[in-house]
Amino acid sequence: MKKKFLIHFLLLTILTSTCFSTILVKTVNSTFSSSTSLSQIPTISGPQSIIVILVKFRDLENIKSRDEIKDVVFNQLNEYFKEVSYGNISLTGDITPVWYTLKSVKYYGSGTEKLESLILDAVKAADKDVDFRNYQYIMVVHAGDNQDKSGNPDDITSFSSKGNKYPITTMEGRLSFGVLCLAELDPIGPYAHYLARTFGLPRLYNAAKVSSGSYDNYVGEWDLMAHGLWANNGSTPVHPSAWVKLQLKWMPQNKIVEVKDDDENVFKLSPHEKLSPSNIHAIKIPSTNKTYYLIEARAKIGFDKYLPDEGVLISYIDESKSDGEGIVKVVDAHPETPTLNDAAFKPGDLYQNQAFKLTIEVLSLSNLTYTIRVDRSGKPIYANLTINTKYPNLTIKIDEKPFLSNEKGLINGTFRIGNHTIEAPKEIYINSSVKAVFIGWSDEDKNNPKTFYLNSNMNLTVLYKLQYFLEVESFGLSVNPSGWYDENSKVQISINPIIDYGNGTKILFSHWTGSINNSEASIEVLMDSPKTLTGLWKTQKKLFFTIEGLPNGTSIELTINNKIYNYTTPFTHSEWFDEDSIVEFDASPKIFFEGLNFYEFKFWKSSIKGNVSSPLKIEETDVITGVYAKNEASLETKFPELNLTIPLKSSLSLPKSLPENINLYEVFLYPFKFSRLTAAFAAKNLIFNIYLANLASTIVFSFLIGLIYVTPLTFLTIYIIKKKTRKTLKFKYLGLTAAAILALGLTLSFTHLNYLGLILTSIFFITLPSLILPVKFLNHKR
Ligand SMILES: [Ca+2]
Ligand SMILES: [Ca+2]
Ligand SMILES: [Ca+2]
Repeated sequence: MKKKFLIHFLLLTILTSTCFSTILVKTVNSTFSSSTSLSQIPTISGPQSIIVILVKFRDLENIKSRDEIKDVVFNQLNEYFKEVSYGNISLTGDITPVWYTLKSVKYYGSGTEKLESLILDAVKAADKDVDFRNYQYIMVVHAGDNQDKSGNPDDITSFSSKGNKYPITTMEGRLSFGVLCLAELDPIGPYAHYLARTFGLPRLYNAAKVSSGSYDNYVGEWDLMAHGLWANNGSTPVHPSAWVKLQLKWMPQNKIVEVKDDDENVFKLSPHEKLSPSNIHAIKIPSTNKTYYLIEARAKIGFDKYLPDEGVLISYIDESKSDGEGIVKVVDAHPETPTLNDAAFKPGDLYQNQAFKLTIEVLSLSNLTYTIRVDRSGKPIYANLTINTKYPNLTIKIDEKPFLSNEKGLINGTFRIGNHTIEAPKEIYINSSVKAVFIGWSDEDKNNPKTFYLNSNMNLTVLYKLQYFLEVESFGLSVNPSGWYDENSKVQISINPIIDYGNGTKILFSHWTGSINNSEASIEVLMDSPKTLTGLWKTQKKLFFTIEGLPNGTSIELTINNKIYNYTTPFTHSEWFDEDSIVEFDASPKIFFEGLNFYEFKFWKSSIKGNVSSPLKIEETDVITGVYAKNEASLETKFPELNLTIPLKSSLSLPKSLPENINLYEVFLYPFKFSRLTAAFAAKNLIFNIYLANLASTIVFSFLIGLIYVTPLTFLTIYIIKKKTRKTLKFKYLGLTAAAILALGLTLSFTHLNYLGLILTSIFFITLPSLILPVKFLNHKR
């Protein structure tokens, strides 16, 4: 709807203008016909006096009151122009006391509109009440609507003269005015636009395009002299552009700077809705004397509240163009869309016209002020930047945007000449135990991120050093050195190789395993790769050996794992053993005599396990005690294999009768048992020495055996031999042999108290009667 209004409005304005032109050519001197010439836009300043002539029609009454129209013109419109002119102009004047009645509305509005008649009829109707000499502008406000708004062809289209030199004959004489005509239903947008036309301003929209129904591609909604008059449906028309304000000399000359050829500069540009005390409002970049670029900033402030957008407008000005032909062309920051609503440049945006050697860059925005770089030096704007990261698929941030390195570790790109920031990862984990650590850049800068000025093609290398992870696991470390180390650095690992817990348990360092096999506890590790070290330890337990049950001063030979220790009671032997190892231990002798008493080894006992025996598996620290017992008479414990069951004390007599079913073995043993009894008796009551008692009993026993069992057999045997051979037996040899056996037997018996000695002694005493007696007898008989 709005667009439709616009098209109608614009189209009819063209027609109106043409119409007036014709009239003016006919009625006044020809100098006024070239009113589109820009050089003739006058400076507009001070109070602008307006006579508002209210008219209604024979067939159409006004709706709005005189006071409402007065408010529109002398309050609202006045406020608008005071703002946009920075107080350079104000609107003064009067409004007619009544609505004068003219001919019918159709008379003026139908077909070819009779615009000149309307003005002249209105002036005529008001002439008696108005002294026209007091006014520069005649503003006719008529009842009804503007055809541009209503679309009704019978309505009158609002219009104006170009400039303020339109001559009208009044009762006060022939005077020149700026003339404009509005409908009572018009918002202030058309009032402002048409009044501005009477100031001499040209139409800035593309008249040809708009008349054909297209978007305006010159200025769009950025200017009162284009579609901006309809902002907020015409209730809040936007400001004129900087070019307009400069034409009218509203914008002071010190608010515009010029950038000459080969110049390069940075400016602070403030939006021109309000005059800035310090910043400029326009940058002029001249090309020819009629063409130049003009940069301005706009913000949604005051009457610019309904701008389509905010930002920096870059316009190309061609002052050789005419009204409606593109004197001002706003450069579209987003040419991909046909509308100019998105034409404003924002921070980071760049405009370039290489043919013009022009670069305009909006650097930043702060407190509504834009920092703008204008470069006409023709220097290159881009340069190649190559970053060598040495790692593929690495993300480097350039101006906070991520770039991924290729398989060669390179990032290539074209970047703006100027300052950039670059940030490389501080650490790159190649795997869980190898990482690269940032150390700097090839230009010796160590900042990360770093800022640098790119002024030409540039190569930059990110420098990393490798680090390897050292993992150490062991007891005995006062400080665990596990962590990351530079490649080829050396790490000292010192370890306390013995930890004694003081409770009979200690651990001993054994060796390192993993990346290094070394039995030294403290080592130096070269970090030429990731290393894992595990310290292996073994546990030792302390065992105590002692003896109880023996009188003090007894010599004991303690044998532990084949090592012999000589102690005198009381003593405690202690020794460390590997946990779970086997210890063999023994104490000797097993029996000690002390007079008739003897002390005999009984068993080993553990402080925690009860009775134990060698070999023993070591699990805990322990006290192993060899227990001896003072034993007075239990000789059977000395020779348990003999199965002596007869208690010495209770009965020293032989059984009264032989048991029934007696077997030969028992019969044979009977004398043997007798001898044991004898020995025991002797030991206890006569000899007081178990050894001698034993020896004595053996001699007695053996002699009896020889006499009773063997002598008859040998006697018979020798008798038979003698009968057959008739030779004399050589007693001498027999005697020597027997003496040797006796000597050996006694020696063994004395020195070792063993059975072999007793057996040899026994054999001798068996042989003595059984051989010597028969030989003696038989030889003698002969
Ligand atoms: Ca009409
Ligand atoms: Ca008059
Ligand atoms: Ca666009």
